Amino acid sequence: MKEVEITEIIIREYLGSLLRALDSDVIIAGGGPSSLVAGYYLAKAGKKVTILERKLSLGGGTWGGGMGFKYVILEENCLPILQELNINYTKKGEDLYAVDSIALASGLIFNAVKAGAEIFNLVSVEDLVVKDNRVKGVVVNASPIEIARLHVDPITMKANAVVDATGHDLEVVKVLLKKNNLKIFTETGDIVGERSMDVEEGERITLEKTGEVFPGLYVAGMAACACFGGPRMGPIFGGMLLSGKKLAEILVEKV
Ligand code: 48F
Repeated sequence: MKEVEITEIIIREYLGSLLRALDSDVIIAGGGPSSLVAGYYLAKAGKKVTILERKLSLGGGTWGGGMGFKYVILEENCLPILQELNINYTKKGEDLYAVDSIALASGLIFNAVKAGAEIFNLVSVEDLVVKDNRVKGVVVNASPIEIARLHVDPITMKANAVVDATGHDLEVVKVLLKKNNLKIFTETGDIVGERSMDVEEGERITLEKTGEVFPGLYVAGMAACACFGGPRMGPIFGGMLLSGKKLAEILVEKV
């Protein structure tokens, strides 16, 4: 029966993808812009990279531009990334370029998938595997189970490096600190927390702090900014793209 044949293909394909993802070079929690850029460059370098996104759609905060006006702004230092990914932009001011946020989100997703990143939507990272003072993997559940607060145990996936790219909420680092008595690589040993808006400083700190925050655990994008006490930067996305690229450069060497 054709209906069952269709169902069987879906189940077999999905299980194949899931089984392959159980042992990755890099697992990235969150599928926003920093994650997708990192996923693209890691996959392009031949690394086995898995992106786990809670929502149905990838792209995180890209789609809505500023206050729902669908444009985001980038600076000149991002143009090589946009050119490589074939995403259009228009010069609008001194070192300010406008990009249609729908073109940016879809372009980042398309390029990450095409390069070979394995992306799962509707999967939430709810905890970590921590052994010998090192993060060794993630604990995941289906988002509908998480959202319905059903009492269903999660499953696990292992990776040489896990990345918190969950944005402002910094969910993975938070759970690491909540469940384990340990310190991370910030000045305080704890999450410093995001500050009020300052575009230049926010982008600078995001890029500078992208990297390892605990053995085996890395931060990128707004998660890096919030972890180390940087200010938010709103609908300017250069810091996100450059953070993703920097993370990939670090991890290509390490994993
Ligand atoms: O927030 P988000 O877009 O991450 P980002 O790469 O980019 C930030 C910008 O969008 C914007 C900004 C730029 O100046 O300030 O906010 O840092 O995307 C984070 C993604 O992570 C998903 C969430 O649904 C979103 O798509 N996410 C959050 N927590 C989890 C998660 C989780 N526990 N498991 C899986 N996905």
